[in-house]
Amino acid sequence: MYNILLINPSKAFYKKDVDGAINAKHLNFGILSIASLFPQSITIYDCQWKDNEVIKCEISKIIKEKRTELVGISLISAYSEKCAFYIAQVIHNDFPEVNIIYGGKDHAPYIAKDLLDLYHAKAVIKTEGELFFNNLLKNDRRIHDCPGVIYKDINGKIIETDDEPNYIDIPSYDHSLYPNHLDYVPSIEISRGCNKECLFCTNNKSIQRQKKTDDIIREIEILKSTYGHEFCAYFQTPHFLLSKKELLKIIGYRNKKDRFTWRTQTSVNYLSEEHIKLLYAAGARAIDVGFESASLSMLQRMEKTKSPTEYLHQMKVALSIAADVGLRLKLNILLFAGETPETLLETANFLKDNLLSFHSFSAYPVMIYPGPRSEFFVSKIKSEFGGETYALPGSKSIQAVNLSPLINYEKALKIALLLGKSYQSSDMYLSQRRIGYLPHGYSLDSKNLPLEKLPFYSSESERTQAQETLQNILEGMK
Ligand code: B12
Ligand code: SF4
Repeated sequence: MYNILLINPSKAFYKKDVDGAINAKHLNFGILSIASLFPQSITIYDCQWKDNEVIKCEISKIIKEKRTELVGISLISAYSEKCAFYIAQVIHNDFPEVNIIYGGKDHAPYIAKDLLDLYHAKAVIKTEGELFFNNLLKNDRRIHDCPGVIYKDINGKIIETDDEPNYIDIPSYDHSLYPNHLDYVPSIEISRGCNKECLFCTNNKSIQRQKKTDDIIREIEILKSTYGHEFCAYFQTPHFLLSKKELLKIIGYRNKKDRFTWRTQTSVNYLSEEHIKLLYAAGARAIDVGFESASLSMLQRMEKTKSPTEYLHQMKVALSIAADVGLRLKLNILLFAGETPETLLETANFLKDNLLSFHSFSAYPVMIYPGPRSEFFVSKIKSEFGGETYALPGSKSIQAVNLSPLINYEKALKIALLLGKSYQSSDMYLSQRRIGYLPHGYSLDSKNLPLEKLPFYSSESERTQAQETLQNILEGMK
């Protein structure tokens, strides 16, 4: 039997300052999914909020006690590279006989050469981990013979094995395999992949596949036995699309049994009046919405929708109905390449008029991550949208975007923060964070948070000041 340790490295820096300030831990559900299929062979270790010395001691202890032969580092984003590379160095120095592999389909394959050349990788896994470990553990294949693997041969040549055309059914998670699992918001994975192709998104190569509703209900039952009856889960998916029939099934189950609630993320088009009411009845209390912008031209550029006017109308109606029903919508706003004072004002005015003192949003400037279409995206930014890109100091694989000659990345960050401080109160913002984002029992006191970094106003004077500053910045660019 193979003894494997899967590690979730911590983030070294944050896309949004507020995440660093709030300090919440997130489950790496990719490795939980893999471990749930092979619990006998796999142990999970999570590095979040631990310092390097503790990480080093704890990992060494596990490797010795469990006689670990293979360590898999989960590199799902560029933000956790620093910690991942530290771990790889420690293992390489102290346990040279232990093989190190990296997985994380959205990031690791794109930096495979560096991982193999510089960070002690025996292989980088491009595919979903369940498939890889199935080949390794059940089909008895050697690492370099598995499909979807990148490695260096004895001559130092980089070899990429073909992908496997198979897909696994999305597994049910056994949360008890995750260390300190009660410290996290529990997850049920509803679907993987997304059929849309927004220009800025890295998730545009995998077709959506969905879990059966009966399996979702079974997992809710299991979560009740672990997390009690008060839990709020995150229904993980890049794009929630359960049909009316499927929602009705969950509602039927929910009426008969005791209450549970959940959060998920979806797109504007899904939020019809019927869906909103069904979502609420099925237990949804907060939904992250990939709204992105209220500017018709920006929406078209993002390839977010083919009918932007209808799209804005649908968002407006959805916000109003959801507020009546009691379902909180959190809009994701993306400041995009080519923004002007006018396009920013369109978004600002939409937020001012439609949040109804109930909903909230999170705004940030577009960034470029490596992905199947990222080169195409960068070329469009430079040649068509009038923007520029440059590598951030934290990782050479993340690029910041100067949105236009007048709005560089730093200014865009400031505008994003000012939008928050102008149009949402601490209550609007923090109330949605408490639903399915922060673990049960996590106490969040805005008084102890660094006010200047937070995307909301805490007093009328702060709001007025932010609105004036935002107006001055936008006026100054005309
Ligand atoms: C859900 C999600 C989250 C969730 C959960 C993440 C998770 N997987 O646990 C949360 C909210 C926590 C999150 C956080 C962040 N995310 Co996120 N997230 C997503 C999203 C929407 C879906 C990811 C997904 O499909 N997960 C499904 C699971 C099953 O897949 P998975 O985690 O990749 O794991 C599978 C494989 O990768 C592989 N695998 C994973 N680890 C390992 C290890 C080994 C050894 C092996 C063999 C295989 C393997 O097997 C797993 C099971 O099949 C994607 C966008 C997208 N792709 O749709 C962005 C995305 C991954 N996130 C992104 C970012 C930037 C972030 C944050 C920095 C955001 C922030 N606000 O700080 C953090 C960073 C987290 C971190 N630790 O690095 C970027 C990453 C870009 C990049 N290359 O750096 C993406 C691609 C979105 C984007 N902007 O385009 N995210
Ligand atoms: S932004 Fe959302 S809807 Fe668009 S491709 Fe990505 S996951 Fe799908």
